[in-house]
Amino acid sequence: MTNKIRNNWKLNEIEVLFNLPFNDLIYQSHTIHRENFDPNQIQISTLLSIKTGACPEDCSYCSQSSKNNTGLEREQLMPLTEVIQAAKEAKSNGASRFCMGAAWRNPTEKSLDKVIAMVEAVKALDMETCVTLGMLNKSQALKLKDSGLDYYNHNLDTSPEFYGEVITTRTYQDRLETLHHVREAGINVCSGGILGMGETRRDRARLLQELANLPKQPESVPINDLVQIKGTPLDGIDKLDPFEFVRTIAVARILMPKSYVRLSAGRTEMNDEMQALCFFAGANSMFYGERLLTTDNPGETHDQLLFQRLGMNKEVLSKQTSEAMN
Ligand code: SAM
Ligand code: DTB
Ligand code: SF4
Repeated sequence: MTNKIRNNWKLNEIEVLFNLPFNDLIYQSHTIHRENFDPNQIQISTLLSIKTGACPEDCSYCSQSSKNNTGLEREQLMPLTEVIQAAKEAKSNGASRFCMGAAWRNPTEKSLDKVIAMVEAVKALDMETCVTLGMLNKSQALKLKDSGLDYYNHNLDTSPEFYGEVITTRTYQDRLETLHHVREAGINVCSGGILGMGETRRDRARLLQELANLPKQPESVPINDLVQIKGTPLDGIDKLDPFEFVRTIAVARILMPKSYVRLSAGRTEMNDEMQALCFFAGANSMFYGERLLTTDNPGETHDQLLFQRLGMNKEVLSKQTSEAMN
Protein backbone atom coordinates (compact mmCIF):
# COMPACT_ATOMS: atom_id res chain seq x y z
CA MET A 1 0.00 0.00 0.00
CA THR A 2 1.26 3.44 -0.79
CA ASN A 3 0.75 6.86 0.65
CA LYS A 4 1.77 8.68 -2.47
CA ILE A 5 -0.78 11.06 -3.95
CA ARG A 6 -1.54 10.13 -7.55
CA ASN A 7 -3.31 12.31 -10.08
CA ASN A 8 -3.37 9.69 -12.81
CA TRP A 9 -5.94 7.19 -11.62
CA LYS A 10 -7.39 5.09 -14.41
CA LEU A 11 -11.05 4.16 -14.41
CA ASN A 12 -10.36 0.43 -14.47
CA GLU A 13 -8.10 0.70 -11.39
CA ILE A 14 -10.89 2.47 -9.52
CA GLU A 15 -13.45 -0.10 -10.63
CA VAL A 16 -11.18 -2.87 -9.36
CA LEU A 17 -11.28 -1.20 -5.93
CA PHE A 18 -15.07 -0.90 -6.02
CA ASN A 19 -15.34 -4.58 -6.95
CA LEU A 20 -13.21 -5.86 -4.06
CA PRO A 21 -14.92 -7.94 -1.37
CA PHE A 22 -16.25 -5.41 1.17
CA ASN A 23 -13.88 -6.46 3.96
CA ASP A 24 -10.83 -6.28 1.72
CA LEU A 25 -11.82 -2.82 0.55
CA ILE A 26 -12.41 -1.29 3.97
CA TYR A 27 -9.31 -2.98 5.40
CA GLN A 28 -7.30 -1.26 2.68
CA SER A 29 -8.97 2.13 3.09
CA HIS A 30 -8.75 2.03 6.88
CA THR A 31 -5.04 1.22 6.69
CA ILE A 32 -4.44 4.23 4.46
CA HIS A 33 -6.64 6.34 6.72
CA ARG A 34 -4.53 5.45 9.77
CA GLU A 35 -1.30 6.23 7.94
CA ASN A 36 -2.49 9.76 7.25
CA PHE A 37 -4.87 10.73 10.06
CA ASP A 38 -5.72 10.01 13.65
CA PRO A 39 -8.70 7.65 13.09
CA ASN A 40 -10.41 8.87 16.26
CA GLN A 41 -10.49 12.55 15.35
CA ILE A 42 -13.30 14.10 13.39
CA GLN A 43 -13.40 17.51 11.78
CA ILE A 44 -16.64 19.34 12.45
CA SER A 45 -18.26 21.98 10.26
CA THR A 46 -21.56 23.75 10.80
CA LEU A 47 -23.65 24.98 7.89
CA LEU A 48 -25.78 28.06 7.55
CA SER A 49 -27.93 29.00 4.58
CA ILE A 50 -27.29 32.75 4.25
CA LYS A 51 -29.55 33.11 1.21
CA THR A 52 -32.26 30.55 0.70
CA GLY A 53 -34.39 29.57 -2.29
CA ALA A 54 -35.33 31.03 -5.69
CA CYS A 55 -32.16 29.73 -7.33
CA PRO A 56 -32.13 30.03 -11.13
CA GLU A 57 -30.26 26.71 -11.58
CA ASP A 58 -32.18 23.50 -12.27
CA CYS A 59 -30.31 20.97 -10.09
CA SER A 60 -32.85 18.16 -9.91
CA TYR A 61 -31.98 17.17 -6.35
CA CYS A 62 -32.32 20.63 -4.84
CA SER A 63 -35.04 22.15 -2.65
CA GLN A 64 -33.85 25.63 -3.62
CA SER A 65 -34.15 25.54 -7.40
CA SER A 66 -36.90 27.83 -8.72
CA LYS A 67 -37.61 25.06 -11.27
CA ASN A 68 -38.66 22.69 -8.47
CA ASN A 69 -41.96 23.15 -6.73
CA THR A 70 -40.85 22.38 -3.19
CA GLY A 71 -42.80 25.03 -1.28
CA LEU A 72 -39.60 26.42 0.20
CA GLU A 73 -39.93 30.04 1.26
CA ARG A 74 -37.45 32.32 -0.42
CA GLU A 75 -35.33 34.48 1.84
CA GLN A 76 -33.13 37.52 1.27
CA LEU A 77 -29.45 37.56 2.15
CA MET A 78 -29.23 37.22 5.91
CA PRO A 79 -28.15 40.27 7.93
CA LEU A 80 -24.57 40.18 9.24
CA THR A 81 -25.62 40.23 12.90
CA GLU A 82 -27.65 37.01 12.47
CA VAL A 83 -24.73 35.30 10.76
CA ILE A 84 -22.38 36.26 13.61
CA GLN A 85 -24.89 34.97 16.15
CA ALA A 86 -25.17 31.61 14.34
CA ALA A 87 -21.38 31.31 14.07
CA LYS A 88 -20.95 32.00 17.78
CA GLU A 89 -23.46 29.27 18.58
CA ALA A 90 -21.71 26.84 16.24
CA LYS A 91 -18.39 27.60 17.89
CA SER A 92 -19.75 27.10 21.39
CA ASN A 93 -21.11 23.73 20.24
CA GLY A 94 -17.63 22.69 19.13
CA ALA A 95 -17.57 23.39 15.37
CA SER A 96 -14.13 24.41 14.07
CA ARG A 97 -15.40 25.54 10.67
CA PHE A 98 -18.42 27.62 9.70
CA CYS A 99 -19.78 27.11 6.16
CA MET A 100 -22.13 29.62 4.60
CA GLY A 101 -24.22 28.66 1.55
CA ALA A 102 -26.12 30.87 -0.87
CA ALA A 103 -28.59 29.74 -3.53
CA TRP A 104 -27.05 31.68 -6.40
CA ARG A 105 -25.89 30.80 -9.88
CA ASN A 106 -22.99 33.13 -9.05
CA PRO A 107 -22.58 36.06 -6.67
CA THR A 108 -22.95 39.65 -7.93
CA GLU A 109 -20.19 42.06 -6.92
CA LYS A 110 -22.51 43.76 -4.43
CA SER A 111 -23.57 40.51 -2.79
CA LEU A 112 -19.98 39.27 -2.75
CA ASP A 113 -18.97 42.32 -0.70
CA LYS A 114 -21.65 41.44 1.84
CA VAL A 115 -20.41 37.84 2.03
CA ILE A 116 -16.87 39.12 2.49
CA ALA A 117 -17.99 41.09 5.54
CA MET A 118 -19.45 37.83 6.88
CA VAL A 119 -16.23 35.92 6.25
CA GLU A 120 -14.22 38.59 8.07
CA ALA A 121 -16.59 38.59 11.03
CA VAL A 122 -16.52 34.77 11.35
CA LYS A 123 -12.72 34.72 11.06
CA ALA A 124 -12.62 37.24 13.90
CA LEU A 125 -14.28 34.55 16.06
CA ASP A 126 -11.25 32.33 15.39
CA MET A 127 -13.16 29.87 13.24
CA GLU A 128 -12.22 28.46 9.85
CA THR A 129 -14.50 29.79 7.13
CA CYS A 130 -16.04 28.16 4.09
CA VAL A 131 -18.54 29.55 1.60
CA THR A 132 -20.46 28.05 -1.31
CA LEU A 133 -21.93 30.70 -3.60
CA GLY A 134 -22.10 29.02 -7.01
CA MET A 135 -19.75 29.89 -9.88
CA LEU A 136 -16.87 32.31 -9.32
CA ASN A 137 -14.65 34.17 -11.76
CA LYS A 138 -10.98 34.76 -11.18
CA SER A 139 -11.25 38.20 -9.59
CA GLN A 140 -14.04 37.07 -7.25
CA ALA A 141 -11.90 34.16 -6.06
CA LEU A 142 -8.99 36.55 -5.43
CA LYS A 143 -11.25 38.91 -3.51
CA LEU A 144 -12.45 36.06 -1.31
CA LYS A 145 -8.86 34.98 -0.69
CA ASP A 146 -8.00 38.53 0.40
CA SER A 147 -10.84 38.45 2.90
CA GLY A 148 -9.14 35.50 4.59
CA LEU A 149 -11.54 32.78 3.36
CA ASP A 150 -10.17 29.31 4.13
CA TYR A 151 -12.31 26.99 1.95
CA TYR A 152 -14.62 27.26 -1.04
CA ASN A 153 -17.16 24.48 -1.59
CA HIS A 154 -18.18 23.71 -5.14
CA ASN A 155 -19.15 20.13 -5.92
CA LEU A 156 -18.70 18.26 -9.17
CA ASP A 157 -21.79 16.39 -7.95
CA THR A 158 -21.51 13.33 -10.23
CA SER A 159 -19.68 11.90 -13.25
CA PRO A 160 -19.33 14.04 -16.40
CA GLU A 161 -21.42 11.42 -18.24
CA PHE A 162 -24.37 11.45 -15.81
CA TYR A 163 -24.20 15.18 -15.07
CA GLY A 164 -26.56 16.23 -17.88
CA GLU A 165 -29.30 14.04 -16.40
CA VAL A 166 -29.18 16.08 -13.19
CA ILE A 167 -28.37 19.68 -14.18
CA THR A 168 -28.74 21.47 -17.50
CA THR A 169 -28.24 25.13 -16.60
CA ARG A 170 -24.50 24.94 -16.11
CA THR A 171 -21.89 22.57 -17.44
CA TYR A 172 -19.31 20.29 -15.88
CA GLN A 173 -16.68 22.50 -17.50
CA ASP A 174 -18.15 25.56 -15.70
CA ARG A 175 -17.66 23.73 -12.43
CA LEU A 176 -14.09 22.76 -13.24
CA GLU A 177 -13.35 26.39 -14.11
CA THR A 178 -14.65 27.64 -10.78
CA LEU A 179 -12.51 25.04 -9.00
CA HIS A 180 -9.54 26.23 -11.04
CA HIS A 181 -10.07 29.87 -9.99
CA VAL A 182 -10.42 28.86 -6.35
CA ARG A 183 -7.25 26.77 -6.47
CA GLU A 184 -5.28 29.47 -8.28
CA ALA A 185 -6.37 32.08 -5.74
CA GLY A 186 -4.85 29.93 -2.99
CA ILE A 187 -8.11 29.01 -1.25
CA ASN A 188 -8.51 25.42 -0.02
CA VAL A 189 -10.83 23.44 -2.28
CA CYS A 190 -13.86 21.58 -0.95
CA SER A 191 -15.43 19.48 -3.70
CA GLY A 192 -17.35 16.23 -3.78
CA GLY A 193 -20.68 14.92 -4.91
CA ILE A 194 -24.01 13.25 -4.27
CA LEU A 195 -24.73 9.52 -4.37
CA GLY A 196 -28.11 7.88 -4.84
CA MET A 197 -29.33 9.97 -7.77
CA GLY A 198 -29.79 6.94 -10.02
CA GLU A 199 -26.17 6.90 -11.18
CA THR A 200 -24.26 3.67 -11.79
CA ARG A 201 -21.21 2.40 -9.95
CA ARG A 202 -19.20 3.49 -12.95
CA ASP A 203 -20.51 7.05 -12.48
CA ARG A 204 -19.43 6.98 -8.85
CA ALA A 205 -16.01 5.76 -9.93
CA ARG A 206 -15.82 8.51 -12.58
CA LEU A 207 -16.76 11.21 -10.05
CA LEU A 208 -13.95 10.06 -7.75
CA GLN A 209 -11.58 9.84 -10.71
CA GLU A 210 -12.34 13.46 -11.66
CA LEU A 211 -11.76 14.64 -8.09
CA ALA A 212 -8.59 12.62 -7.51
CA ASN A 213 -7.06 13.59 -10.84
CA LEU A 214 -7.50 17.35 -10.41
CA PRO A 215 -4.07 19.05 -10.64
CA LYS A 216 -4.17 19.17 -6.83
CA GLN A 217 -6.63 17.01 -4.93
CA PRO A 218 -9.35 18.87 -2.95
CA GLU A 219 -8.47 19.33 0.71
CA SER A 220 -12.03 18.40 1.57
CA VAL A 221 -14.33 15.93 -0.23
CA PRO A 222 -17.98 15.96 0.84
CA ILE A 223 -19.86 12.78 -0.03
CA ASN A 224 -23.59 13.44 0.20
CA ASP A 225 -26.29 10.77 0.21
CA LEU A 226 -29.23 12.24 -1.68
CA VAL A 227 -31.81 13.81 0.62
CA GLN A 228 -35.01 13.21 -1.29
CA ILE A 229 -37.16 16.33 -1.36
CA LYS A 230 -40.84 16.47 -2.30
CA GLY A 231 -41.37 18.43 -5.48
CA THR A 232 -37.94 17.61 -6.95
CA PRO A 233 -37.58 15.26 -9.93
CA LEU A 234 -35.41 12.91 -7.84
CA ASP A 235 -37.99 12.39 -5.11
CA GLY A 236 -38.99 8.74 -4.86
CA ILE A 237 -35.95 7.35 -6.68
CA ASP A 238 -34.57 3.99 -5.46
CA LYS A 239 -32.27 4.45 -2.49
CA LEU A 240 -28.63 3.47 -2.76
CA ASP A 241 -27.52 0.30 -0.97
CA PRO A 242 -25.84 1.56 2.25
CA PHE A 243 -22.85 -0.72 1.62
CA GLU A 244 -22.34 0.92 -1.74
CA PHE A 245 -22.24 4.27 0.04
CA VAL A 246 -19.57 2.94 2.43
CA ARG A 247 -17.63 1.51 -0.51
CA THR A 248 -17.59 4.94 -2.15
CA ILE A 249 -16.22 6.52 1.03
CA ALA A 250 -13.54 3.81 1.14
CA VAL A 251 -12.52 4.34 -2.47
CA ALA A 252 -12.42 8.12 -1.94
CA ARG A 253 -10.07 7.55 1.01
CA ILE A 254 -7.76 5.32 -1.05
CA LEU A 255 -7.65 7.70 -4.02
CA MET A 256 -7.29 10.86 -1.91
CA PRO A 257 -5.27 9.71 1.11
CA LYS A 258 -4.61 13.14 2.57
CA SER A 259 -8.01 14.76 1.94
CA TYR A 260 -10.71 15.09 4.54
CA VAL A 261 -13.60 12.90 3.39
CA ARG A 262 -16.85 14.34 4.72
CA LEU A 263 -19.85 12.21 5.56
CA SER A 264 -22.24 14.95 4.46
CA ALA A 265 -25.97 15.12 3.72
CA GLY A 266 -28.18 12.11 4.38
CA ARG A 267 -27.12 11.21 7.92
CA THR A 268 -30.66 11.42 9.32
CA GLU A 269 -31.48 8.35 7.22
CA MET A 270 -28.38 6.44 8.38
CA ASN A 271 -28.21 4.49 11.60
CA ASP A 272 -25.25 4.89 13.97
CA GLU A 273 -23.75 1.58 12.89
CA MET A 274 -23.59 2.73 9.29
CA GLN A 275 -21.99 6.02 10.28
CA ALA A 276 -19.41 4.14 12.36
CA LEU A 277 -18.66 2.00 9.30
CA CYS A 278 -18.16 5.18 7.25
CA PHE A 279 -15.68 6.49 9.85
CA PHE A 280 -13.84 3.17 9.76
CA ALA A 281 -13.75 3.25 5.96
CA GLY A 282 -12.12 6.70 6.02
CA ALA A 283 -14.66 9.47 6.60
CA ASN A 284 -13.18 11.98 9.04
CA SER A 285 -15.34 15.03 8.75
CA MET A 286 -19.02 15.83 9.07
CA PHE A 287 -21.64 18.53 9.36
CA TYR A 288 -22.70 19.16 12.92
CA GLY A 289 -25.85 20.99 14.00
CA GLU A 290 -29.61 20.63 13.69
CA ARG A 291 -29.79 21.82 10.07
CA LEU A 292 -27.88 21.40 6.84
CA LEU A 293 -29.01 24.16 4.46
CA THR A 294 -32.76 23.55 4.19
CA THR A 295 -33.08 20.03 5.61
CA ASP A 296 -32.54 18.37 8.98
CA ASN A 297 -29.32 16.90 10.30
CA PRO A 298 -29.00 14.75 13.45
CA GLY A 299 -28.81 17.16 16.42
CA GLU A 300 -25.69 17.91 18.46
CA THR A 301 -26.89 15.81 21.39
CA HIS A 302 -27.21 12.77 19.20
CA ASP A 303 -23.82 13.27 17.56
CA GLN A 304 -22.08 14.02 20.83
CA LEU A 305 -23.37 10.71 22.18
CA LEU A 306 -22.24 8.93 19.02
CA PHE A 307 -18.71 10.33 19.44
CA GLN A 308 -18.69 9.22 23.08
CA ARG A 309 -19.85 5.73 22.21
CA LEU A 310 -17.15 5.46 19.56
CA GLY A 311 -14.40 7.17 21.60
CA MET A 312 -14.03 9.83 18.93
CA ASN A 313 -13.00 13.45 19.45
CA LYS A 314 -13.72 16.65 17.59
CA GLU A 315 -10.67 18.04 15.88
CA VAL A 316 -9.69 21.55 16.98
CA LEU A 317 -7.88 22.61 13.81
CA SER A 318 -7.71 20.86 10.44
CA LYS A 319 -4.32 19.54 9.29
CA GLN A 320 -4.11 22.14 6.54
CA THR A 321 -4.70 25.03 8.93
CA SER A 322 -2.25 23.79 11.53
CA GLU A 323 0.38 23.11 8.83
CA ALA A 324 -0.12 26.64 7.45
CA MET A 325 0.43 28.08 10.94
CA ASN A 326 3.74 26.24 11.46
N1 SAM B 1 -25.75 27.06 -4.91
C1 SAM B 1 -24.43 26.66 -4.67
C2 SAM B 1 -23.98 25.58 -5.62
O1 SAM B 1 -24.76 24.75 -6.01
O2 SAM B 1 -22.80 25.59 -5.94
C3 SAM B 1 -24.19 26.25 -3.24
C4 SAM B 1 -25.19 25.48 -2.44
S1 SAM B 1 -25.56 23.85 -3.01
C5 SAM B 1 -26.98 23.51 -2.05
C6 SAM B 1 -24.25 22.85 -2.39
C7 SAM B 1 -24.27 21.36 -2.65
O3 SAM B 1 -25.17 20.73 -1.76
C8 SAM B 1 -24.70 20.88 -4.00
O4 SAM B 1 -23.68 20.96 -4.94
C9 SAM B 1 -25.05 19.43 -3.73
O5 SAM B 1 -23.92 18.60 -3.90
C10 SAM B 1 -25.47 19.45 -2.26
N2 SAM B 1 -26.92 19.19 -2.14
C11 SAM B 1 -27.91 20.06 -2.44
N3 SAM B 1 -29.13 19.50 -2.27
C12 SAM B 1 -28.89 18.23 -1.85
C13 SAM B 1 -29.75 17.14 -1.52
N4 SAM B 1 -31.06 17.23 -1.59
N5 SAM B 1 -29.18 15.98 -1.12
C14 SAM B 1 -27.83 15.87 -1.04
N6 SAM B 1 -26.98 16.87 -1.36
C15 SAM B 1 -27.50 18.03 -1.76
C1 DTB C 1 -22.13 19.77 0.54
O1 DTB C 1 -21.50 19.00 -0.20
N1 DTB C 1 -23.21 19.43 1.23
C2 DTB C 1 -23.74 20.56 1.96
C3 DTB C 1 -22.69 21.66 1.68
N2 DTB C 1 -21.81 21.03 0.73
C4 DTB C 1 -23.08 23.00 1.26
C5 DTB C 1 -25.14 20.88 1.59
C6 DTB C 1 -26.09 19.72 1.76
C7 DTB C 1 -27.45 20.19 1.44
C8 DTB C 1 -28.48 19.15 1.74
C9 DTB C 1 -29.85 19.58 1.39
C10 DTB C 1 -30.35 20.81 2.09
O2 DTB C 1 -30.22 20.92 3.36
O3 DTB C 1 -30.92 21.66 1.43
FE1 SF4 D 1 -29.06 26.41 -6.81
FE2 SF4 D 1 -26.99 25.22 -5.59
FE3 SF4 D 1 -29.51 24.24 -5.37
FE4 SF4 D 1 -28.25 24.03 -7.69
S1 SF4 D 1 -27.63 23.10 -5.74
S2 SF4 D 1 -30.38 24.70 -7.40
S3 SF4 D 1 -27.10 25.92 -7.73
S4 SF4 D 1 -28.77 26.20 -4.59
